[in-house]
Amino acid sequence: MKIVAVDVFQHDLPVRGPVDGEPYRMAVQDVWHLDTTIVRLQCDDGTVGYGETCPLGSTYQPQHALGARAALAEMAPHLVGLAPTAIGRVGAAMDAALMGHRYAKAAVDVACWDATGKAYGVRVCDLLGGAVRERVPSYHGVLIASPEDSAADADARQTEGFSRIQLKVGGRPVEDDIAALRAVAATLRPGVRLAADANKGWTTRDAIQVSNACRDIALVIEQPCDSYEENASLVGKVCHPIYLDESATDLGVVVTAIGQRVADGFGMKVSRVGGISAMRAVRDVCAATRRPHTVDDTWGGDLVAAASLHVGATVDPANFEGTWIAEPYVDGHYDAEHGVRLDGGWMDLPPGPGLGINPDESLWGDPVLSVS
Ligand code: 0XW
Ligand code: MG
Repeated sequence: MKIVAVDVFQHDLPVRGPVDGEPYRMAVQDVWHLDTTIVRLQCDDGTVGYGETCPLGSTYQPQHALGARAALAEMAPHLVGLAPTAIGRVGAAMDAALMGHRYAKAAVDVACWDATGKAYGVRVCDLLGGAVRERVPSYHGVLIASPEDSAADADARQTEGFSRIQLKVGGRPVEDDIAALRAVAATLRPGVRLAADANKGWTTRDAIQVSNACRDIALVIEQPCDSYEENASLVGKVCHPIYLDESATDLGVVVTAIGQRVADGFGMKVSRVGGISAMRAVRDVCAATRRPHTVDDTWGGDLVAAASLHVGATVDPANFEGTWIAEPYVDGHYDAEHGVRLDGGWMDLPPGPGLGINPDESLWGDPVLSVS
């Protein structure tokens, strides 16, 4: 089985905000519209593998949609003729062709896992050691809003079935963050966990002030500050566990953050670390060191969601903080029947081999790049 063609599609994902006319609001940016990139690997035996990467705009992380497609154009000629089942060899070929750009490489890596599962007739989660459960928990991000609105949203989502609430904070006076955290904490039902995700938006002063003001609230602080060094300087100064998200740029940083006792857990994004192969390694390091983590991604359609879900399904529940998907903010599915859907805060694994997603390619128009 060999790759005979690499096709790249561009697809627009207008953001369906939580409130009509409102963006997806975080500390450092409002998200109104996103541009996703889909990779299709066509193989000589007729197998087709799909992957997707969707940066959260151009300022959330050092990634952007045009960069993803430029990186794929650079790498694609080096992929033709390779066996998609030899996923490590495909990764090595990408690294030999282009340094960095893990978020673009991730789409190819995921497509290889999809093709491999289809070739062997098994789901990606089964290739990753097997699913520990068929329904996978998500978590809900309460966006930047008033304490009252934040509490109402958190309460409603717990009624729906979510067992973890991530409150977006930062980008406003810390007094407002503290008030919103207190209002949301007052709604928490037994067993429901809370994270305060600043998305890099706090200074170390803000983080210390909020943590001390909320020392009576059981929560984790996610990506409080921008740089790894700022976040590392908080150890011993805040009274809550620190989870890294945006700073956890690759497996090496994850290992360092654990070794330096900076990270008590992680918000992990499959594309940021380079795809399912790298996310599997992060999963195993976190299991060995008992660092709870999510398995998410920045944004995207059914292919991004399925990649996160298949890895998330294999994480020990004691170490799992959920898989977030953009579905509530995306109009429509690539696969109308088996697209990944939230159901009361949980998601069902697609039944088919590979990712289990059979996309309607007509949604994406003609490829913007085809190499064979
Ligand atoms: C909640 N997410 C997984 C979705 C957005 O991409 C931001 C991200 C996060 O936790 O930072
Ligand atoms: Mg986060």
